Amino acid sequence: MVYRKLLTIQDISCVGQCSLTVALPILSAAGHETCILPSAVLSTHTAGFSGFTFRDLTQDMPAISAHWAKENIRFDGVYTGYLGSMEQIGIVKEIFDTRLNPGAKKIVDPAMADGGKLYPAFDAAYVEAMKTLVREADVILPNITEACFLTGVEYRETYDEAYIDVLLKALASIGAKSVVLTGVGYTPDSTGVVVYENGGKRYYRHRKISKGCHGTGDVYASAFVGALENGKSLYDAAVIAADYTVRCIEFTQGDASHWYGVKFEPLLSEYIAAMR
Ligand code: PXL
Repeated sequence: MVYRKLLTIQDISCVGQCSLTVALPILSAAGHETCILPSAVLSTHTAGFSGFTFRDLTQDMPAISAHWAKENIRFDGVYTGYLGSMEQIGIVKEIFDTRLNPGAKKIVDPAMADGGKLYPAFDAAYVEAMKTLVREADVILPNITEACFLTGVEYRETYDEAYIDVLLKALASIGAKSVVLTGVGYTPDSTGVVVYENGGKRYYRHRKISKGCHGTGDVYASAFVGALENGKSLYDAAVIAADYTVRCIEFTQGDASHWYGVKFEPLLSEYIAAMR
């Protein structure tokens, strides 16, 4: 295992098992020092709860970053998720440019859409801004919906490999380098992940347990980052993260009261074992 000082930039949803409440424990379990830059504080996530509070932290972020500069604090890697405003994309880019050690990977989960739709907080202007962040990233982790919004390719519920090839080429043409495309299923009972790097792709197919489980994108991305930063290849990290996420969904399924996220904590030991 490799000990790295990572920075993750995303919101705190106080309840809902997503974003920072998922990234912190998973990256810590992966053995990394995990520093955070919260983009917003919400009472819950926005996918299924109503009347949630939302405190935008855009104004605090430049001062936090300036203090880090004064203290000469730098990171060995950065992973961004759900951001609180369009303006934050510029702040994140500045952090990419100024606060990273040489060789640090920039991993961007565009975290803005699912199931063919943008999340409630986002609009077309945010998508345009996200494209500029995607260009800066070493690795992006979109789902198919996010890949469609980023590229303008039409969203489809069912598709074949040729459609995925179009999507990957379109992502490359907007400047994406390596891509981990999640939620790619060619049959009704399977899903999987496509890893695209250096113009070639590999597919890892796995079981599909249920449709639309909340928070799994963040579990997946965090587990992927933790493994990649432990020196795993892009493909191996994608496989470790997929297996772990599937197990978390299996473990949670059947508990209707737990609709808002997955019970990832009791299975962290399996994730750690997979990395050894
Ligand atoms: O899991 C993505 C996510 C993160 N943060 C907030 C969200 C969502 C998805 O809906 O609402 C606040």
